[in-house]
Amino acid sequence: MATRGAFIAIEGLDRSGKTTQVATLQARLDSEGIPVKLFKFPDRGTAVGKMIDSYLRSQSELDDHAIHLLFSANRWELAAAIEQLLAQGTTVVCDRYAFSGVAFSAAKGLPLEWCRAPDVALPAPDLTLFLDITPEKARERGGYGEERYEKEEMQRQVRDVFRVIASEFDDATWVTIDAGRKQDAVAADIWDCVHPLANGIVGPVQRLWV
Ligand code: Z5A
Repeated sequence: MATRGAFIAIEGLDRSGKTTQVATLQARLDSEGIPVKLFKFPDRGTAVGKMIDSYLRSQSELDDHAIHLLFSANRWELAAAIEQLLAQGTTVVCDRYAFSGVAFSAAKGLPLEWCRAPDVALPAPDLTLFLDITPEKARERGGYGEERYEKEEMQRQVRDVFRVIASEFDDATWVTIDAGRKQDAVAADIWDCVHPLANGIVGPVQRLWV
């Protein structure tokens, strides 16, 4: 039976090192000759992404429900492309995905189930790696930035919701990694998790929350 590419999501809090680790993972997959394509959500380059970008920079105001739906729409815009790449045997790595959508909006007070609904049936990652970091440790990495959610109290609430989401997955599909360590140690743990999937997966892409 033909294999397809693996779908890997890297999730985490602000400053947890997602961007750094996604780049390191890409380089490692490249060096092993494994085709890989990166996505980053929000993708600020699409029409929907431009509205999200303006909101995150506090250049526009939106109702909490409306921005939540835009984040989800931004994923749906790219869902078909992700599925196509997976079918072609390309490993897809996402820097943030639907779990961020739920975690940030639920942290603002929207009901968890309502937050999940628009992302139901999106392609589900085969593996989600959650880069966990304390707000104190994150602050050491240059402090929080200027975007809307980059505040310590918000990050604490987001971390709590991520813990709830994590508890719904088994150990094979959701792995929490201590991201407060040196980059090489984090990268080594990520590779240990990704390596067994890197040569492809047998079976269809699963659907999120169905
Ligand atoms: N959001 C949402 O509400 N709903 C959704 O559906 C989605 C997102 C998808 C923008 O996300 C916001 O959108 C985000 C969630 C919300 N708000 N917050 N917070 P984003 O992905 O564009 O922005 P970000 O997550 O805040 O990215 P970031 O600040 O760039 O963090 P990062 O990618 O995790 O970290 P990094 O850039 O790799 O590293 C940060 C710094 O730490 C940098 O100087 C590195 O050199 C350094 N670093 C990295 N690793 C280490 C280690 N191990 N030790 C020491 N220093 C390190």
